[in-house]
Amino acid sequence: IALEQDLHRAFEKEELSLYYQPQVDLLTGKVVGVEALLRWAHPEKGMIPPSQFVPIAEDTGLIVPLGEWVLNKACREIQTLRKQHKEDYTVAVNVSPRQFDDPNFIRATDLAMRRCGLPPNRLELEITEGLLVNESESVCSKLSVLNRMGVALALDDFGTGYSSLSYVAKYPVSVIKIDRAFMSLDRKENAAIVGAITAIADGLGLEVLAEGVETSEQQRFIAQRGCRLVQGFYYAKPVPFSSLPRVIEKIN
Ligand code: G
Ligand code: G
Ligand code: MN
Ligand code: NA
Repeated sequence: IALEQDLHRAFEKEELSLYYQPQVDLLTGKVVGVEALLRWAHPEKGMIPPSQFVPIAEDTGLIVPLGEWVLNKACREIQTLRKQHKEDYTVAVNVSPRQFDDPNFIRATDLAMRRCGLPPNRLELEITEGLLVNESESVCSKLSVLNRMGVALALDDFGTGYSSLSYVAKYPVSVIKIDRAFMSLDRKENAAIVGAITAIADGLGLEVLAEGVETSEQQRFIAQRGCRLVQGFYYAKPVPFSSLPRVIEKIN
């Protein structure tokens, strides 16, 4: 199909870029990290969101070279910013299942960090529960290798899938990202759910990050339930790397 061919070309023609969204520590009010988010500036169709082309890249296998490109770029750009600001920022990178399954994934991740000197514990790989449900031997051993390398693992979109907390306890996950679906305050059950997730995470010694915080009411809501890390339009939208210093300065 057309979009698939376009995607190959986009990759070669540098139409792809990374945007970054700050992650804020509510205790200090400061930016502690960023999430890297792929963007495709299509010459005719405009900005195409990753929800439309990441699935295609997964189906075609293009996600493997694309994912390596993302890892390299995200590590390099954030390492540049870490040096400029003399701040210990982390960078969170989304990893899709097919990319994780690739036999070269660990080596590619290691190389991306080494090339620019990013400390492994400042890279956070965002995976989803889908990767964990099958309890595959190879996934399990890869997660342990990454953990021994010092790379952090975040469980993305938490609460939308299986949400089995047994996975969280079983695998070396260090951050749970509560899905933005739970930020709607008109749904009473969300208070209970967010409260329960943070309580269990506390008990397991995990960090919790609330996604999709858009208002001060939502900030208060999640802070009251013991969630310390936040990300959302209330603080900043994802922005190009060149705008990141200004956006961080505005938050801090
Ligand atoms: O930025 P936006 O809300 O459009 O992102 C939509 C989805 O695309 C998110 O679920 C996010 O995890 C995914 N995504 C964004 N960037 C990447 C990336 O670099 N790799 C992968 N595999 N998924 C990404
Ligand atoms: O699935 P994942 O968590 O990787 O998706 C992140 C996506 O969520 C990004 O594409 C980003 O644009 C979007 N996002 C980030 N903050 C907010 C927010 O406050 N509200 C909404 N609606 N989307 C957000
Ligand atoms: Mn994510
Ligand atoms: Na998410």
